[in-house]
Amino acid sequence: MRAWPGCAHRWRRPDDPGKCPVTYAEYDAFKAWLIQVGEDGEWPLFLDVFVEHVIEEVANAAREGSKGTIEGPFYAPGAPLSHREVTLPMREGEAGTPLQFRGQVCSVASTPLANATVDIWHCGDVGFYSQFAPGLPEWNLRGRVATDENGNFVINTIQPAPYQIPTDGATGAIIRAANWHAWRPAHLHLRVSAPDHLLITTQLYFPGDPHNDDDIATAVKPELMLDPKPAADGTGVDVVYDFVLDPA
Ligand code: MBD
Ligand code: FE
Repeated sequence: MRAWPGCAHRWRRPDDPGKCPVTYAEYDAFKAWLIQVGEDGEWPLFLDVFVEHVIEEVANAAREGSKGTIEGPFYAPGAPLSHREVTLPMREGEAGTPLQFRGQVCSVASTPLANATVDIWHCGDVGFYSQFAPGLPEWNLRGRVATDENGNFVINTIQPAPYQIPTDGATGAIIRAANWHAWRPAHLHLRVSAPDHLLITTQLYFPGDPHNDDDIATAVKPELMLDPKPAADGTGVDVVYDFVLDPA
């Protein structure tokens, strides 16, 4: 989908070296900005927003199973593990529409994979990730579920909100300078793995999000769009999404 809204510029080597478009003032500004990215602790953020999608595309080009996409900077290993069904840890009265996510993990030969692990993390209704924003319980909206003997799993959580990447540091400064926006569409992050199979890192998106077509991180793919339905009990939404893993 569309990359880098508003970016139509290309650097061109001048025919006359005397008209070199780079000045020392520009070099100094670039150097100061690079140093600031480090001082702000934003190298993981900057690289995952602007570079990781290219790496992911190349690294996973030969896969036959489910599409993946970038991991981003907010994964935390070791979330609480449940069997077959998990309700993600959340705060008392956690804001957001309840979401029940069911699915099955299979091999490319369509064999259901028992004891596969679905590791999920996402932000809450105001767009903060636990362990990367102050004031949230350690494992808020993070969890792992192991599939049952038929490869099935159930995750109970809330729908995440659209996410604005931090605008107060060096990454925000370059986004403003370029006149881009800092939004990602609402998304669930997942890492799905099983013995003897390749781990897949992916994200899933919700139809109708205003940023599905101009994600600042260029990580939306049509295969990753969910199809949520109103829940039978009228309290939220249900969604089904299956994963197909390549052999290791
Ligand atoms: C995110 O939540 C994210 O998923 C990415 C890729 C970058 C920054 C924040
Ligand atoms: Fe994210």
